[in-house]
Amino acid sequence: MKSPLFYLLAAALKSHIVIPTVLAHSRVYGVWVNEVFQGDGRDIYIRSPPTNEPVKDIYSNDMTCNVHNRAVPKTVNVATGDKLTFEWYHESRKDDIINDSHKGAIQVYIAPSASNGTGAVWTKLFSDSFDGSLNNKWATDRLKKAKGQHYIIIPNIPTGDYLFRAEITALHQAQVRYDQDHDKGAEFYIECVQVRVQNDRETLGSVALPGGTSLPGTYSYDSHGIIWNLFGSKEEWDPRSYVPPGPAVWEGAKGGKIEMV
Ligand SMILES: [Cu+2]
Repeated sequence: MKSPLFYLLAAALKSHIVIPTVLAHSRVYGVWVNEVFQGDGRDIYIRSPPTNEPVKDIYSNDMTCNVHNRAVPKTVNVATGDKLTFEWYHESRKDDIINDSHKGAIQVYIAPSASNGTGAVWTKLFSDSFDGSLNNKWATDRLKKAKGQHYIIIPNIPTGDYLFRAEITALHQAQVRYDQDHDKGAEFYIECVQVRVQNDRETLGSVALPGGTSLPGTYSYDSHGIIWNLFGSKEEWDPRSYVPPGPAVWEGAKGGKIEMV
């Protein structure tokens, strides 16, 4: 006969397994080009992970383009100056996007597709984290108010195939390093979109991407923005001083926004 303790442990174990996976996470459903939706991009033009689980090991190759970094059949066509909008969702399109608890940064990087994202090939195009002047201060809160959407403007770069990598850093467990406690640590939501950039102004002189960032490689537990205490009261955890991980945005970037509606 099984003891009451057995059932108690079994229930505890079960709830431990179930609870963390259902509540929280996020993925990209598709992209828009100049306000035109390009269709469900999952496994079509996005190297989609099979679930909305985060990447937490910042030294793993999953930091490049999540767990399925391999070519998918299609590519989104854009031109220099176009507006490229990413659309995130939680469990189904246009839902609550991401759990309230998941506060943190949204950043976009680019690399030539030929690199497959390997090496110091990434350039940062966009970064938004905390803005104390807004009602929805964290980038993720504003993403929820923006129907899961944030955009960038395609910079003046050479014609070619690129990976556009959107990254959410959720900080609700980031006060503890993942390598010290696998139940904790910052959560990274990473989605790579295959994009072909046509530069009609190439004759005016396009600008090569500087690269310089490795994913994985550049982020470590010593870098800013990976260890963070959302609930800390000390001055060192004042969110206005939060700086997300990675380098500054490239000066050749043409901007972007999380546009609340
Ligand atoms: Cu989560």
